[in-house]
Amino acid sequence: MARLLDETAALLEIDAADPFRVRSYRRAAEAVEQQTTPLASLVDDPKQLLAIAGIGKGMAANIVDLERTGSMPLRDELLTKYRPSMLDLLRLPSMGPKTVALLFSALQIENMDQLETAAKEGHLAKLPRFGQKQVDKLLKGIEDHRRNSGRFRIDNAGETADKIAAMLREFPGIETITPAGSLRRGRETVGDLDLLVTGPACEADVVSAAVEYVATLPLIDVLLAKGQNKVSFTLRNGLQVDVRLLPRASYGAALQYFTGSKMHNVSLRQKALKRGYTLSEYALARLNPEEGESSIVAAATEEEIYAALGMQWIAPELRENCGELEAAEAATLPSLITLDDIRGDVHMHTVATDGAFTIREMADAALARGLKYIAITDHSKNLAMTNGLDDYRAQAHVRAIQAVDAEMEGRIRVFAGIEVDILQDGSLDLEDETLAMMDVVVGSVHSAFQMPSDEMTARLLRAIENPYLRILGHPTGRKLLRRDPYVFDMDGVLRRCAELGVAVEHNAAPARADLSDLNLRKAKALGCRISVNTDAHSIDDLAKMRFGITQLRRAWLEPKDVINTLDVDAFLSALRPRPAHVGA
Ligand code: DGT
Ligand code: CA
Ligand code: CA
Ligand code: ZN
Repeated sequence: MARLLDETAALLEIDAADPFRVRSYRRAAEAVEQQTTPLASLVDDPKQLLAIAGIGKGMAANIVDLERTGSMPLRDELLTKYRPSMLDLLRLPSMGPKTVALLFSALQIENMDQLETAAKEGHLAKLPRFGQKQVDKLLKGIEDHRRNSGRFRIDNAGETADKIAAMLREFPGIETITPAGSLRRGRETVGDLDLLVTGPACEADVVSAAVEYVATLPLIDVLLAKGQNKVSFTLRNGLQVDVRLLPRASYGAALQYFTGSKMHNVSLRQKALKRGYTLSEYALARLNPEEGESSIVAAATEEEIYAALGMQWIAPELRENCGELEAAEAATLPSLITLDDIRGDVHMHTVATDGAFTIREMADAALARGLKYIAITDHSKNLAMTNGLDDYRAQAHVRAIQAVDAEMEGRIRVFAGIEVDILQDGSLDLEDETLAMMDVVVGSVHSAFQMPSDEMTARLLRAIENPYLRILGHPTGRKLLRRDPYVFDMDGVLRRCAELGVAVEHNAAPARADLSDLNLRKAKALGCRISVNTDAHSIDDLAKMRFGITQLRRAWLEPKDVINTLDVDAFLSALRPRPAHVGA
């Protein structure tokens, strides 16, 4: 909430609003951040909200809106004029809100990539106060920003963690290396890597040799700090890594602490205090031990620590202080979905469009992964750069898919499908007659991302009214760290999907992760059916399902919430029923 208030302040600034008004949002953000009582419990009682210094009547109303809807009218209004990615530009040196506003109005620049392109192509020279020197400085600023303050996609961070772990394992006496922090919680991006290391070499008396070893790893770019049992460094791509070496005896406490999130830990520590315990990265201990009694209650494993606090063990993906502690106390945590629950993957591409493998190769690879069914969903003609299928080719493709399905002799079902473009007016890119031949019609937006929110909403609503559309593909079109989601009424569209029985896709490709964890939770609350698909363009991409599962878990989803956990027949009947009179 603090971030949203801060974001609103920055947007107001770009909008050249009254500085006092900007400041009031900044102050409210600070006040909100410092609260120790959950705001959810305050919004029902306006008096309590108003009692917070820095929050007046108007701001209290904003906070109630933020709590209830996840946004507020002013922010929504500003976001129809500007884009959240423009806020990143403010972090560049010598870039103020006026310049950001100018870049947008004069050159429609709304993110770092566009700014970089415009600078390199000489477009900035037309603007006042942009000499070559300023442009060069700006380009360097962009480069530095990327290196220093960027977040990293979870798949890239995970690969890096694996690489470092392999090197650490070379050292005799290092046994286990566990990623903690946001990587362990499965956030779609991570700020830095936190690696916990244990083994005999990490026992207090012999730890120094291990620290020296870590500090000389060949992939280190800059060594930031070398402490008694901690080494921090950056890699060449700018990713920071914190390695902590710990004795086995306190491994659980350290793992719990460094997994976070910070807010989860803050709440957990309060609960510990209420029970007369202290919780630190070393142990859960009794506050005032009686004489002769050891004060440590639990330290070696996370399970013991949560159990001693009267809780079920909490999966790391849930540790965001979003109700998981209360659920763990009541023993009502969800039975989260796992990769093993997945039976099918119903969005993937082949050489017919922009995929790299044939239908048969995709089917064999999916079978080898243990899947019971897949759908081949190549692009439609509007996406010309992928050699998208027109009606004639799409119909021939259906027959080719059916032939492979027959070849597979029931070992795996191969459904005929299409990823049909949702055109600008909300119509679909292929004739109903063609769509009627498909088992799985995924409808996706691949063009004109910039339309105003109400037009995009109308476009999506019209698309899902088409009775052949069964799954709404990557519903926000974002590309993580590269392209903002398009703006539309998410609640309205999800609600209509639920009414019509249109499934919404969580795209497991970590470059998309679209729906996000928050939107997934919302989709479930609104009664949507959810489908998680890899959108594979190669056989290796099929392995990306696990990233999708991680986000579903962060959204508290269980197997029953996700239609491709179902067996073939149940899956087909969970999809929106097809129109009765299909052209045979
Ligand atoms: P990131 O790196 O921005 O993606 O997010 P995290 O969650 O990995 O954050 P990081 O690396 O700053 O810290 C790792 C964990 O350490 C964090 O999740 C919880 C714990 N931690 C860090 N600072 C504090 C703190 O001030 N208080 C408490 N209770 N825990 C903290
Ligand atoms: Ca971290
Ligand atoms: Ca860290
Ligand atoms: Zn697509």
